[in-house]
Amino acid sequence: MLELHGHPFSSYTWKALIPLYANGTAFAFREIDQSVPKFESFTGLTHPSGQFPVLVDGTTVIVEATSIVEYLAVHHPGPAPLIPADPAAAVIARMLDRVFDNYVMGNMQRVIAAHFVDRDDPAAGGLRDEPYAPEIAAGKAGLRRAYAWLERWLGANALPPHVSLVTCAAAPALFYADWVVPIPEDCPRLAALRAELLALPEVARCVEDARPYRQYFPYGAPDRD
Ligand SMILES: N[C@@H](CCC(=O)N[C@@H](CS)C(=O)NCC(=O)O)C(=O)O
Repeated sequence: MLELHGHPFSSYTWKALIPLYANGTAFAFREIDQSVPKFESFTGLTHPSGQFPVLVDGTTVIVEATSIVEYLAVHHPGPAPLIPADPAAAVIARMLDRVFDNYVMGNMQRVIAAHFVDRDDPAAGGLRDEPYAPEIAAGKAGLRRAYAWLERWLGANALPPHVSLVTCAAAPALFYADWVVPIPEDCPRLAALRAELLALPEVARCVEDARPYRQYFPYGAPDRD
């Protein structure tokens, strides 16, 4: 039986859950115990930075959400076209995966991290009295740049059909990034994409399962999806 170690509120855990749900793959969800310092926890032993998600398939351990999606496509395929069969289309899907991870998720996480004392030191865990303003400004500026780039891209290109690697990367990234910097009115295609993604059953399930944890969003979760 496959095991996915993660947390229902974690954006990168969603990225691994979406393909599992999309293909109806049987798996056991192992929720990370966040009271345990990360390098003493299960993922601390199996992930190079103690992060999650981590997929365990028998004796095989797969880290990095993108690699989990790729692994599932190869070893546990189903109806969802996770990686486009056409190699040229697969290159574009992987490029978009990097864009969503590095510039949407990355800048969103940068803003969130600016609220913590030291995310890598469990002893120092907790929120800063004053969030670190330069990091917040830099993360938000990066998000605005990424939104503008994606809006242009969507105006000239079509995404691979859902549920693909791009779906898995884009859904959690846009869901949480929009809480940090709302997608502006001059990015209507990107706003429409976020709505389209949230309407997918696999994504809606992640949103519902994460709902009880919204109080922990350090930036202050808005009263909306
Ligand atoms: N590059 C990693 C990023 C994973 C990641 O950022 N995970 C977050 C949760 S969304 C995490 O483990 N946070 C806890 C920590 O960094 O201590 C991936 O793609 O899987």
